[in-house]
Amino acid sequence: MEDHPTWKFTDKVLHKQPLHQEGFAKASSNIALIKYWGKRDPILNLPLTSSLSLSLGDLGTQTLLRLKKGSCDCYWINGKALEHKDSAYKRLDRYLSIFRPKGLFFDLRSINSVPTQAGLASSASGYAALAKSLDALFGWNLDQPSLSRLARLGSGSASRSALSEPGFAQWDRGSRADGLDSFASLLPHQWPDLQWVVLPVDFSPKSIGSKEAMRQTFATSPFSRNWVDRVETDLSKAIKSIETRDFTALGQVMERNAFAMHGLMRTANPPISYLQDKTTKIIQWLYQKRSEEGLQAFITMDAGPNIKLLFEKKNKEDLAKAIASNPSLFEEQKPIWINPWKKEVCNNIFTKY
Ligand code: 2P0
Repeated sequence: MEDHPTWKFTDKVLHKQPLHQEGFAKASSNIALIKYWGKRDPILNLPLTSSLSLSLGDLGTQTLLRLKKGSCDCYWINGKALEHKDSAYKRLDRYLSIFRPKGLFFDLRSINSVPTQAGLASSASGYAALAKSLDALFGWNLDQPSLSRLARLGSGSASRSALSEPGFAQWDRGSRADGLDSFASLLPHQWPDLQWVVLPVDFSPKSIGSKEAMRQTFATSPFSRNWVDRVETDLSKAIKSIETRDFTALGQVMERNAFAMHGLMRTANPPISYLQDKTTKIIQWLYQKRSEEGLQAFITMDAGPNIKLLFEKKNKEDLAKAIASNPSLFEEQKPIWINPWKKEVCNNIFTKY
């Protein structure tokens, strides 16, 4: 397997036979404060820019991985078997083929507590939990950077979910062609008052996957160079505001970075837009609440129409009241309140299946 082009995620020589019967692992998902959008290597998932995220607490993935005899792998997601024709099956198969011992096949059982394929980063926690369960099954005992690189090979944003603690994860783009210097690390700062609320718009599968959307953006947009330069500046500002605990500065740079990413996508040919009418209505609502009532919350959005707000715990009641006062926008799907700092990804979830 070390001949495979993606096999460069550690300098250690790793054994190819499993040390254990099974590997089990959990990973919390993450939301980017400063986004990853664009790849310098699509096979190794090496990004054009560094990025920064905050964890999603107990929203994430638990994965149990075993080896079996037979003729093919079996992947169970939330209790349902993936079919060979599913794109998620093909993607997992490609990834796990790198590690499959001769004559054996994988049985993978994953439970997501995040809605799958909704721009809520289920692939981040999915591939992070899978990387950690491979490490547990084979008994490699990988260090933190190697786990992050291994997760990155499955999905770029997973590099930021493969860390041992909740918090801020900075994924360095690196400059090496083999990607050994492209992995995420935890920032040494905790900010337990920072919280998320997701304002759901639509959890149905997205029209274009982020991998293809990134490719299309950078193949066609005349503004892609501006984006790359901008992210470096935004990242420094975000890190400085975390160091000084300046919530407004962090919120502003996060929000502008998200809108810059969505604006960039709209300049692709054909243009890409993940936002829906309701997304725009919620954005207008928040702008109004912020300017008229001083509501302290900032927006970010990923490859989907759902809105995530970053706020401080002390303002939760005001925010909840503001949301409750607009039932026409929020009555269909309730807001999801998330504490990024919770350590346990949904305990004993496998007892349900
Ligand atoms: C992020 N997103 O930083 C950005 C912002 C979506 C918008 O990372 O192709 O699923 O697997 O590396 O990680 C979504 O992209 O893409 C993503 P791949 P991934 O969170």
